[in-house]
Amino acid sequence: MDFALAPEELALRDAASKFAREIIRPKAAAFDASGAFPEAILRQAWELGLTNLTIPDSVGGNGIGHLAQAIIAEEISWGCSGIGSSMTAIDLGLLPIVLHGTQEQKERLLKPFLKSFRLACFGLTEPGAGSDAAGIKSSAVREGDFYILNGQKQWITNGGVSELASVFATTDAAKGRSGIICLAIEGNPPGLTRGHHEDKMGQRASNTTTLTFENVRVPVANRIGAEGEGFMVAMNTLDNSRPLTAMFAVGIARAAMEHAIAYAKERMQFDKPIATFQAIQFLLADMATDIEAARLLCLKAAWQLSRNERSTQTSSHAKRFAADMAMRVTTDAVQVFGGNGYSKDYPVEKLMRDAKLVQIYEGTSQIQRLVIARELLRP
Ligand code: COS
Repeated sequence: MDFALAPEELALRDAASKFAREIIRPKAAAFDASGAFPEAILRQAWELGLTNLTIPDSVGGNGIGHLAQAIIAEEISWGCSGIGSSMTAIDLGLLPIVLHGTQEQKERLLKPFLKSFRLACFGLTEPGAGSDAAGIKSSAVREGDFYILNGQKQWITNGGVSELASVFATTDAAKGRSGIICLAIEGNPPGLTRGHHEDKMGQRASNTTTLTFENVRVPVANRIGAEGEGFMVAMNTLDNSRPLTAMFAVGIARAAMEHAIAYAKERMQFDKPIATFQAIQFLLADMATDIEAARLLCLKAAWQLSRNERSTQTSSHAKRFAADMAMRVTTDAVQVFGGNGYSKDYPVEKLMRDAKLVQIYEGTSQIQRLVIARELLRP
């Protein structure tokens, strides 16, 4: 085994790290406070080639491998995971096409993202179907060369700002999972309404809305995968994106640990820096070990994906472990800061709020355990 990164991976990591340090970090607190959408930063990231990471080189993408995608995700979310989520939600929206689109669909739907700055989103969750993805009620009724789409999607990252949405709906609710299809919705077709921006606890820079569809006409040419394959398209997409989301947790936790170390070295109590006390040292040591373990799990999942292996179990290991780790590490970082940690004048309370979302979106930690258990118990 070789843990060393290749020269091109190191170069991408350094570019992402510089962008996070110089462009994202200085503005992270302001976007957290206002909940405004960081469009100018996202445009800059696009110009530097730090978005659309999953678009393959066969349609003109950068051909950035899974390992490099994961490494970039850690650096960006170290700067601000809300801004990172806005960037990766583009890939989440495009992945169904990347993984299951025809060559014609890839050329037509992905190339515009390389030509100009655009945002995409992934529409699976509904008010009545979160963890139970197969329970979606949005309906797609075929009429000639179109599907007529009705229903509502909820908690959609980039929902208010996307120019392409991968939306899941059922052609026949009685068929359960095998009735689900995936449709690419371009632009703002008549009948699409975007809800208000959710006032979230954390990752406040990411735009989160509902999408409501009332008799929206979607060309059959925009169906991604065959009829009945939509559920598999969604699950495969999540297998690919969960390691990246898990890396957000690593970036958040690393930022929290760095703040905790710096504070522990300068904060004096009992006439000594608190870093000299074992109570603090043990908290910091556990943070470092857990961050390293989470990163390795994420990289293992990315490595598996790069070999075109099904990564369902490893992706869920990475997502579950990294999300829960980040919640623990950020909570402990607040503890190291004591009363100051509870104040918005210091950076760690934001990280604790940001970490919480990673335990919830793209499948809760409980759903990841379910997926892992099913893989373990598979006959
Ligand atoms: N890749 C390919 N196929 C998959 C798959 C995967 N990762 N996961 C499941 N499938 C297939 C299964 O093999 C099974 O096929 P067969 O019926 O031929 O055996 C089928 O899909 C159904 O799988 P399963 O029985 O696991 O489906 P359930 O509806 O019981 O549960 C869970 C699926 C709970 C795992 C799914 O609903 C899930 O991931 N929920 C969380 C959704 C989520 O992450 N939401 C966040 C939205 S993005 S912010």
